[in-house]
Amino acid sequence: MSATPLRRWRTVALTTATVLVALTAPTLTAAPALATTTAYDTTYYKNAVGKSGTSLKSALHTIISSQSKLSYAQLWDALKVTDQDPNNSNNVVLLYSGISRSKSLNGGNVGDWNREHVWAISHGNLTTSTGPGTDLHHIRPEDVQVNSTRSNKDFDEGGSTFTNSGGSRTDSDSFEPRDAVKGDVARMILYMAVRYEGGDGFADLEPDEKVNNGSTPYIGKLSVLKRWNDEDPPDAFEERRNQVIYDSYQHNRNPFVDHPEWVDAIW
Ligand SMILES: [Ca+2]
Ligand SMILES: [Ca+2]
Repeated sequence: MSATPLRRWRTVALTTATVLVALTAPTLTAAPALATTTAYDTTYYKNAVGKSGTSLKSALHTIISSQSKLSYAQLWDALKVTDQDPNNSNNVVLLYSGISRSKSLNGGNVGDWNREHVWAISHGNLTTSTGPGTDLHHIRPEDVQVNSTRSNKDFDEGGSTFTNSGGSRTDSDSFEPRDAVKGDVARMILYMAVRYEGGDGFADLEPDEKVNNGSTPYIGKLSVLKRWNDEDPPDAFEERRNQVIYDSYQHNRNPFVDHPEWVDAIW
């Protein structure tokens, strides 16, 4: 019984410490992703919790490789559920543009949205056959022309905005998503790196520190992706998306949406 006031005091102390950190943190540098706990730690993630480095990556690879797979055609209907606008159930939210657009405008014409591979399919010669090129965790709705603008560029900061960019930027060799999805992009790329390790007939995908990776199975820049993961922690939209993929489609999770601190634990 006497433990109750003590526990209350510790909670107050932690809250104060958190506020102080927030007030004193430099404005341009986000604090590292905080350790989190989820409802899945004692079940889905039980063989990963407590590990770090390559042993964490290996444990997560085993866990998330148990999944159902979608065909490229099935992605259309799945995206209408996973990326539904929380404020308008007739629409999806386009990843880089932030535009809310009618679900029925999926297609290939100007003004339509299509299936953006955040892990660009030329990196590692992915295809649209069932596999990494149809993995719903990294495929998002995007304006047809914005998808072309991103092309297969690596991720880095810098460049200019463009039509329907929503604040995203690009230059000759890289693409910078708008601030609200920088972390989402980082966590999608790093999911792909853990999920695809080369043992299943597909390339071993990995982040590196370069741009212009071309058709090699790499996407950069890792240091920038790590920073974006810290700056833009998972929000309700991203967490719901992960849950819908787990419950209704692939039955696997993006560990970095559940545990953003695992990015630094591995890389
Ligand atoms: Ca975000
Ligand atoms: Ca890999």
